[in-house]
Amino acid sequence: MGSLHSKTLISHQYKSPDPGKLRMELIQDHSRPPLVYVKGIPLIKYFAEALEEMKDLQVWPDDVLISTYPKSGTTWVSEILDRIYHWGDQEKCQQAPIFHRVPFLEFKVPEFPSGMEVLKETPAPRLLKTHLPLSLLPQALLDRKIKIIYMARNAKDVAVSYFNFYKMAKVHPDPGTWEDFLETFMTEKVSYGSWYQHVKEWWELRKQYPLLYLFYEDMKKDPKREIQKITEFVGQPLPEDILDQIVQQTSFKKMKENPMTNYSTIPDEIMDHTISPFMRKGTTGDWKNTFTVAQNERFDADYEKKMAGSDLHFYTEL
Ligand code: PPS
Repeated sequence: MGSLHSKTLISHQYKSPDPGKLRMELIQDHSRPPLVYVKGIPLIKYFAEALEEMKDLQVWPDDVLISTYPKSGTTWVSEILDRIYHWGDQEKCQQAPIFHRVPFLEFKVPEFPSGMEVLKETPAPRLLKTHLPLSLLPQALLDRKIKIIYMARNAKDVAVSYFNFYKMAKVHPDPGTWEDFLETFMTEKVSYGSWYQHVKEWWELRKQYPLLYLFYEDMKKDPKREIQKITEFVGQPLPEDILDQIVQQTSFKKMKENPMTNYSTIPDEIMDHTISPFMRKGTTGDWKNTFTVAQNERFDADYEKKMAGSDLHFYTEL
């Protein structure tokens, strides 16, 4: 267990939590509280509580919302956008961890600034992060018709990444074995509920809202092309050399080494990177190392039913 004193989650504008009190609160996290259902969607207990706070969300016209199902490349696209906003300026993007540069709206863990508190300190133009399905999203975000960037990732790699994340991030319930977790994922009982519903409903939303729908697999294949799409969408075209720089700075290797993107500033009591690092593999097709042949066949059959009628297609290998 690492020392709470040796780590700080907080950027300069936030007071460090009282270590004694923090430790007491975090010990409670070790109980891995069960998920709480809100409008039929299972959520991390503290995040469910944060939804009340989010009702006061004031949306500004130049806000950009980054929306994803968990483990789909949220941190990657957040870092890319922050770098675009700062023209690749290394110093400015190193000032605070990604979760303070891009407030995570429904984030709440005892003794840490909530996403809404971080948001209050965030100057315009703001980048906002959420994993919420549409049924739980504050209506104000849609009413203001702000720009939305959605990133989706194939279900099999998401499931494997999520399983490893459940193990290391102790605000989740115990995932059990991989076999157990896969069942929980397929029956849509993981935190944030159904992957299938999430990717489909945001895909449909792009027909009515200014929404750029991106795929993790495309970003892996040709990051420069995808980053250029983002610059055009947010109206911040960049010169070639800055674009190249951002591609380099946001590579998996660079982000894994960077304490401002790799979540290593979070105390081990909340995220234990010795169990599984947040920046784990960063590849497409890693699911093959975890799924058995039988699990894969069962998953495919179920997937076909759940995604029937949708024109949304994913690559599961590159
Ligand atoms: S979270 O907790 O839901 O916000 O996680 P999220 O950031 O959405 O997803 C984490 C996975 O994204 C991988 N990742 C990257 N892949 C490629 N390139 C870059 N730069 C990158 N940054 C993060 C991260 O490693 C997690 O995937 P897995 O498969 O677990 O490695």
